[in-house]
Amino acid sequence: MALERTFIILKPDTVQRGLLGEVISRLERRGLKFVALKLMRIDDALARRHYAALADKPFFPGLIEFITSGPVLVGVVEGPSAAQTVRDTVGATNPLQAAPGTVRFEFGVSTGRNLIHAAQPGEAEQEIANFFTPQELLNYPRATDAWILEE
Ligand code: DAT
Ligand code: MG
Repeated sequence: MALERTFIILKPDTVQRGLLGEVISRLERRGLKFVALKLMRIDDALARRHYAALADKPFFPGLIEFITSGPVLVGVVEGPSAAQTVRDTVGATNPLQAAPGTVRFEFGVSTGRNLIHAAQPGEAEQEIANFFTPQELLNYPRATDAWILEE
């Protein structure tokens, strides 16, 4: 079983709306394992670094203003094909186009208030390194692992 780690941000709208538990629950129930979690305020420099690939987009200034506007919960989750699995659980960027049952469909209506960031496959490692030291990533067994993960 090839396990992978991916990076998430529960954005300021999720914190302000009291939806942290709802969103975390969905990832937990999927069987994903949390290996790091940190409540923090992202500063302007870190926000620009995280979203550097979008610097030319017209919505970039608003995106930076939003992601730095209040506390966020950043995390690392582990599981089979974790990056794609989490993005599938999160849904399409525009909540109006997200599949029913996804986080963005269930809780959102606006692209600029879409509750959660999830790294794309291939980008997780760099994003994790932007936010966490190696020591903050925990390795531990869960008693339920054998009931969730096939050998
Ligand atoms: P995703 O978060 O689904 O990976 P992305 O990487 O293309 O989407 O964009 C990052 C964030 O930028 C996205 O979650 C919300 C914001 N964003 C993207 N496209 C936008 C648009 N057309 N208008 C406003 N905000 C947008
Ligand atoms: Mg993205």
